[in-house]
Amino acid sequence: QDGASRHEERQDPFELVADELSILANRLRSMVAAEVPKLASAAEYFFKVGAEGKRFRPTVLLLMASALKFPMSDTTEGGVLSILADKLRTRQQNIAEITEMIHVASLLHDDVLDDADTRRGVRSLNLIMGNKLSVLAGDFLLSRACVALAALGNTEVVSLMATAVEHLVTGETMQISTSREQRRSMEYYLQKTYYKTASLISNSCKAVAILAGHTADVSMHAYEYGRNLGLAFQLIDDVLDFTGTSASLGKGSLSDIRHGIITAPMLYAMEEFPELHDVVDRGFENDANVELALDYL
Ligand code: GRG
Repeated sequence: QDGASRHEERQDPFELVADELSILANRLRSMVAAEVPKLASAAEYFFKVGAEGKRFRPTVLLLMASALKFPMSDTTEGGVLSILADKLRTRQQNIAEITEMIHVASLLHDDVLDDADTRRGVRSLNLIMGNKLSVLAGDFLLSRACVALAALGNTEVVSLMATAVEHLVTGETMQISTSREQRRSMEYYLQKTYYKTASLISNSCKAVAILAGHTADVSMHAYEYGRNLGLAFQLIDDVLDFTGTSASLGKGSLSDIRHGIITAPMLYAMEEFPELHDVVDRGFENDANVELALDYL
């Protein structure tokens, strides 16, 4: 196939890594197996078929791994270089697994903080097993992610992924505890969005590049790619919160506005319609006020 026709086909990115995604699904289930039965069922909840979510992060990372495969790995099968390339590829797949474990840990804690009832189209774990077990299951997944990370034996990669976890916590804190002025600034929104969503994607993309033995220059590009993709992903997520349905979102729509979270669509509308500030000031406990705000979007 020449480049042009390959372009026209626009293959589904999830399809391109479908085989690797099913290996990842099996590996994740075994990586989160716990000793105590209650913890075991809590920890595996979001790795079960039907509750596994979109697998956006693993897909991006597996595609990144394929784009950044070890130079010279296309050599004869069974040769030293191809054995080495397979080994490096497995390590990159490990980053996809670790990233998904960290992501799910953050979802478990997030649902406790938000008192959410649904997640990934199923009942939230906090609804089924309670807040305490949800928090513990999140802690457990983080510890298992640390063990898998340590096994890779690369201190720079450990540091990148630990920074991403710190950023998840920072972003969430920025979302729940800041001044009214800060919450209404686009600059603040973008910073928070980097921490809350883009950092995990960008740092894991960089980790994939490092594990393939690429130069600092290439790993920086991988980081930038992940950062921009992560920001775009969250912007779309924010719009979908206003336009999507519970069925398409896997959770209730309008959840941001009902939690008083001011996202990009609202910030742009407030810029264009100054009177919307008064509506936002009144808060969104009242359904009529939510409707009023929606008229501006
Ligand atoms: C324990 C690591 C850890 C963090 C605690 C609660 C918290 C601090 C952070 C929450 C961060 C958070 C939930 C950010 C939102 C990120 C986001 C866009 C989630 C939705 O991602 P999707 O749409 O979800 O990829 P699926 O379900 O498809 O995987």
